[in-house]
Amino acid sequence: MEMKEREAPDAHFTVDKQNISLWPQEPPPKPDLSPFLRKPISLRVALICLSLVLVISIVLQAVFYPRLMDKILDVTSDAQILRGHVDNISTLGSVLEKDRGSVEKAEVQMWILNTSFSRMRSQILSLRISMKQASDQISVLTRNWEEVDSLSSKIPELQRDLDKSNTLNAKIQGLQISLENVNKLLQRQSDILEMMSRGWKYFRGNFYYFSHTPKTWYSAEQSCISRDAHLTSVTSESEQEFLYKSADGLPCWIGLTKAGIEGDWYWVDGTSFNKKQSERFWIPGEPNNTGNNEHCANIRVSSSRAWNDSSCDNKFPFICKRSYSQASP
Ligand SMILES: [Ca+2]
Repeated sequence: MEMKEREAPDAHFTVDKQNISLWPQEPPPKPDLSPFLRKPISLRVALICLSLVLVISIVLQAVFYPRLMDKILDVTSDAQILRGHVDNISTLGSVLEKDRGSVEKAEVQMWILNTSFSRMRSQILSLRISMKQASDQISVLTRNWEEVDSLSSKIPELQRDLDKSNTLNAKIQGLQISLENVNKLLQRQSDILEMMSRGWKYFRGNFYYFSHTPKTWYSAEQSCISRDAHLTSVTSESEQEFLYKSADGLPCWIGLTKAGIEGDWYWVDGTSFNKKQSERFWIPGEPNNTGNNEHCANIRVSSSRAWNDSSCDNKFPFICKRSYSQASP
């Protein structure tokens, strides 16, 4: 009996007080059958209940198994979908990893763009300030232009005034020139009067001093030099006439002498001597160089032909000559 139970183990259950146990393992030690046998009704009830539980369980499984299978299939499908999503996410992660460099580059470009934008904003601000200044300047120029336009309308009137002013200026300049000439004339008159008050005579731009003190030709010349003058030269008939008339018949030394004993005649005041044109002023027959000792000339007679050569040691009155430019008192 014991060997037969070990070779073919069957499902066993025991009801021990309130506990129900199932086992295919080693069967528990066999209780004392005496109480069991003493309670057959309870055992039967338990068996029935157990059977009922088994039946209900089988029925429930039969009822809910398809639904569970459907749920399981749905869950499996959802799991596959989720796996696909996970794969997609993994793929997206790798793509994102690849794009991270691009994103960083884009961030750098964004920073550069922001910097450029800041610069542009500051430039725009500067441009606004410049435009404001330009606008102010344009306003000022516009006002100035209006003033210029207003002045332009006055130009014809100003031009007429300017023409009148120019005419007046020309008249004033003419009057100034006339006044200067008058002043020069007055100054000339004053100078002449001053010289005449000192014994000089005026004739055509020159002053003449007629000394009545007889002197040798050389002493006479020294006397003229002391008066800032020289013995007179004669260059025209009118001057010759003025001189012999003013000499009043007295023989007077003039500034004509020879360069040496047999030299040419020359004027002591530096005037160029024209021998040919001067021939008309000699007394006919003169200069005769009497005694080979007549090297100085004088006005001897009251005539246009008045000159005579004479010894320089003779003493005669003399005539000094000073040009007006030398007429300072
Ligand atoms: Ca002579």
